[in-house]
Amino acid sequence: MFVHEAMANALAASGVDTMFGLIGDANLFFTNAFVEAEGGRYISAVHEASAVMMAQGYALRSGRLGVATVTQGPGLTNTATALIDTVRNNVPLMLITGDTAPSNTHNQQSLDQALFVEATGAGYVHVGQPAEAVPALRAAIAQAVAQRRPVVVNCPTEFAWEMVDADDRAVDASEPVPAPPDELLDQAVGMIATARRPLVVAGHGATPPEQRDAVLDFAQRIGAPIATTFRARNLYTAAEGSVGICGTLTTDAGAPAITDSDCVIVFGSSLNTWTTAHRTLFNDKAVIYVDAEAARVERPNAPVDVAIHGDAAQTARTFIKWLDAGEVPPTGFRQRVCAGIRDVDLRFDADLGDTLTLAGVLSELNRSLPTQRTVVWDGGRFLGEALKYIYGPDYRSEVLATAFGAVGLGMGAAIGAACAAGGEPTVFITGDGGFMMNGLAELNSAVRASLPLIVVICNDGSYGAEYDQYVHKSVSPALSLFDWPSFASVAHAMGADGVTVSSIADVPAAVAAARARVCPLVIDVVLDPGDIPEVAH
Ligand SMILES: Cc1ncc(C[n+]2csc(CCOP(=O)(O)OP(=O)(O)O)c2C)c(N)n1
Repeated sequence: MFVHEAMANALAASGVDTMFGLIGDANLFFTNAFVEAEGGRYISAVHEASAVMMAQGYALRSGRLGVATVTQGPGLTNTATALIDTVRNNVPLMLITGDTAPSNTHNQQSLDQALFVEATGAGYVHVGQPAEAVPALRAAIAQAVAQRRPVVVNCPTEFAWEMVDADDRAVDASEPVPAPPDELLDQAVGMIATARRPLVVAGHGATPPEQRDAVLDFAQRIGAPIATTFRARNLYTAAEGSVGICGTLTTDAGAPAITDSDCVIVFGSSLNTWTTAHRTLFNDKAVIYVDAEAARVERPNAPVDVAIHGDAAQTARTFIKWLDAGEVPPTGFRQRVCAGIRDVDLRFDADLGDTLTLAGVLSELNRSLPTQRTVVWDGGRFLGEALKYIYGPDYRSEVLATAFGAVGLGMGAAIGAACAAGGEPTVFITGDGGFMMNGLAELNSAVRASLPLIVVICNDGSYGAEYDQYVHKSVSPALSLFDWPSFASVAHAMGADGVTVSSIADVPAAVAAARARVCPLVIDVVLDPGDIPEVAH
């Protein structure tokens, strides 16, 4: 086979059936072979950053490896922000690219690609000669899955038409986390045994079924309520002892369990600023931190008393075994704080009311859309309301595209998630600024792929986050204000459907359009920049 054929063949043989990308010299033949010879599904993005975000959204929604391909030089550098976001979001993703020939220094697109990739924090696998292309691809898959991060495969463009042997063996991506040392486990079990009001916090690292169940067994064993991070929202039900989200999105019903606890055992969370309410929430408590990512355990984002590098399931089971051996009885904290809490008490909901508010419109959409939907968020001030009032049925159906604090990455993630969601509607919540940055262009990709996408633009005609800062300092907000075109009209012009909501009277038509949608739909919710509650920083 030619190298480009062998790579496409190995990709398909490893179970990849969907790839996102944008073609150029380095990947056009490989991409064609993936579609023509391997029957793969290829979604072309309008910008390379979106191709990577599509693969990220696909990976998060499906629980599988995300795969994207871009061309050399500028194709690769266009992915910078999305690659960093994928690193920060711990998403297994492979990005296949090429490189100009080392001898061809006159090629405008030449670049030290290894240096560029290193700066993003992604892994990098270079193909030194044609025969290494398929082994490199297989190694990159294993590395991306085991390390839960993006890995870039760089196969020099000049190798594409060299002949090599095919290799379609399956890839073994298992890389078990080593068992933690006994002294640390002993220290942790000592703290758990003396805790009177223990709380378990489960994050994204506790979401695979084995980890989820072991953490639940552990919480039950010690009589602890379970809170989750935002990324693990809805992992447990109220009947299983869930008290909802820990941090800035905690509801009134869930708050006592968190504030009254004296010992917090955290599994698989980055302990970010929202989970810890700006590093304040656990200050008066003993904190035991268990995470499979060595770098996070070495430098936790918030103060912890014991940090254990370990797998959530394995560590939770060891805790149970040692507590059983010591005949430590469960506490009664869980029964006390969870009595009477229902799932509905752990969620936010707002009435539509008489005047148009973001909370009211999003709640109305939330109540009206089918339960089986995927929800994706871009970044911006609107997030404070949008994360509360619209949600998916479980942690896998929610994708937050802001791990690097960028705006404008969400539309790619929404398209990728929609590709993985098997025909369910995908609701993408964005600000007007973020939509103009990338969303508008990629609306074309959504139309081309006929995706069941509902884009809700929280349109305050401003960069709202900056608007707030100007107003707080009594500076004119003029530079943050924009007179955008009518998004509904633009949507129509691009082959999508579009409705404008500028008063309460417009809401029923928007909800009806969302329910009846036959092509991508844009709902432009027009609000005053002074009327949006601030996002919690
Ligand atoms: C790539 C990038 N550029 C700029 C910023 C700075 N920034 C943060 S929020 C924001 C406003 C985004 O406006 P919009 O999408 O309308 O959301 P809003 O804040 O109005 O709700 C900007 C420009 C950023 N976070 N990321």
